[in-house]
Amino acid sequence: MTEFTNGYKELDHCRVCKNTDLTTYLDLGNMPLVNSYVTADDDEKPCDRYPLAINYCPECSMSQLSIVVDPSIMFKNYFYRSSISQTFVNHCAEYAENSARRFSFRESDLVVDIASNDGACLREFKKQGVKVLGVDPAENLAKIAIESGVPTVAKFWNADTAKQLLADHGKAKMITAMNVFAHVDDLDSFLTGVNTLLDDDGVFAIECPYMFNFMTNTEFDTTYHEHLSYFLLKPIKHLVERHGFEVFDVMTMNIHGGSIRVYVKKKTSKAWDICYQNIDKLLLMEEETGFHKLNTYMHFSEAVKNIKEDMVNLIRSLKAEGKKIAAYGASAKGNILSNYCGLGKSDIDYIIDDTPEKQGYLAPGHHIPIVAFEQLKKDPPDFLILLAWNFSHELMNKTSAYQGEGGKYIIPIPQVKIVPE
Ligand code: JHZ
Ligand code: ZN
Repeated sequence: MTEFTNGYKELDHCRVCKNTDLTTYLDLGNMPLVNSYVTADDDEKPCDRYPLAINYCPECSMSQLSIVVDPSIMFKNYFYRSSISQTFVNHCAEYAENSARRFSFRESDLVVDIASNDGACLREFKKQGVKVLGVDPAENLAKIAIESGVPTVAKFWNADTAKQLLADHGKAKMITAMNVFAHVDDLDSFLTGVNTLLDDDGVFAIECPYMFNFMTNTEFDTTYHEHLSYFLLKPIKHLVERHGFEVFDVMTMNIHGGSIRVYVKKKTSKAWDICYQNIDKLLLMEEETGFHKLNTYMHFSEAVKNIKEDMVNLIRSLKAEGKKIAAYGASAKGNILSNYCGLGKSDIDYIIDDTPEKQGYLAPGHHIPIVAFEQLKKDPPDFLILLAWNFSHELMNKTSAYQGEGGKYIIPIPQVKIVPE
C-alpha cells in the first residue's frame, strides 16, 4: 500500500525534531512539478499541480514543505543535468582537489556521491586517483554517467541501499551529498545509510542551498516540491548528532544562489580536528540574524509578493510597448518564478536551455517552448529573462553577441532589474 494519496502526503510534524506545532510562512499556491517537462502532444492537457507552502518549526528552526510528493513521480526520469553549467563543474573540480589534499586520498580509497546525477562531481574526484561510485535513482542519468566512466547504481539512497553497496564495494572514505539533502523526506534512513557505508574515520559532506541566502536574497523561486527542507546549520547539527555523527567544519559558498557545505564525521573518530571557530561563528550569525524567531520569516512573504508585483508590472509594460521577451535557463527555479508570476506564452516567446534532454519540450505549467541556443540568433528578443539567475555571469558571457547588438537582460532575483539599465 502506498503512503501517498493523489501523489502526495501531508507532513504534520517536523522532519528533524518531530514537533507537530508548525507555522506556515510562505504559500505559493498550487504549482506544477518543476522537472516534469511536457511533450508537444500534451500541450492541451493541464499539468498536475500540488500545494507549495513552507512551514517553520519553532523548536529546531527548520523550514520544510507542508507536503511530500511521491519521489518516484519526481526523480525516476530526471532531465536536470548538473554538468551543463561550467560554473558548477569548476566548483566540483575545486571540491575534489581540495578534498584530496585535505583528507589525504589514497588510490584504494572509495568516494561515493549520493544523487550523483550525470556523474559531474565524480568525474572530478576520479581525476584525483580514487575509486568512485555514484548512486542516483534516475535511470537515464545513471546511464549517461556510466558511459562517461563513472560507475553508478540507479537507486534511491537509503539504509537498505547502503547495506547492499557495503556488501558489493566495501566502506567509503568519503561520502558526498550535493544538492540532495534538501530533497529527502526520511533523513533518518538517509543518515543510517551513511553510517553503514562510511569508514570509521571517513568524511561525510553535505552541500545544500543555505537558508541565509534564501531569506536575505528573497530566493523564493528555489521553493519547489523537490526541495522539502530549507536548511540552517543548527538543524543539520541537531540531526547528525542524533545519528552518532559530529560536524567538524562548515563553509558557505557562492553556488546555486548561496550554499552551505557541512563536513561530518563519526563521533568516535579522532581523525579530523573540529573547527569550532567556523561552526560557532555560523551558529551565532544564524541566531543574531533572527532565524530562531518566527517573526523573521513572516516578512519574507511580503518581499516575495513585491518581487511578483515588480516582475508582472515590468513584463506587462514591456509587452504594452510591443517588446519581444524570451528567457534563458529552463531551470526548476525559473519554472516556479514564471508560474507564480502568472507569465505565459503571450509574455515569453521561448526559453533557451542548453540541456539537450529539455529541448523540444514545453516548460511545466504554462507550456512555454524550450529551445536550443541557436534560436537567440534566429529570432532575437528585446529582453532576455535570466531564469537561471544564479548563473547570470555564465549566461551573459555566452550571450555577449546578443548584448553587443543591444539586447537587454531582466534579472528577477534578488530584485527585478534590467541590465544594462
Ligand atoms: P540550475 C537544480 O535547480 C535542480 P535548477 C535541483 N533540484 C537542485 O537542487 C538545484 O539545482 C540546486 C541551464 N543552463 O542549475 C541548465 C544552460 O542552458 O540553476 C539548467 O536547465 N546554459 C537538483 O534547475 C538551468 O539552466 C548554461 O550556460 O533551478 C540551470 O538550472 C547554464 C549555466 C545553465 O538549477
Ligand atoms: Zn523541528
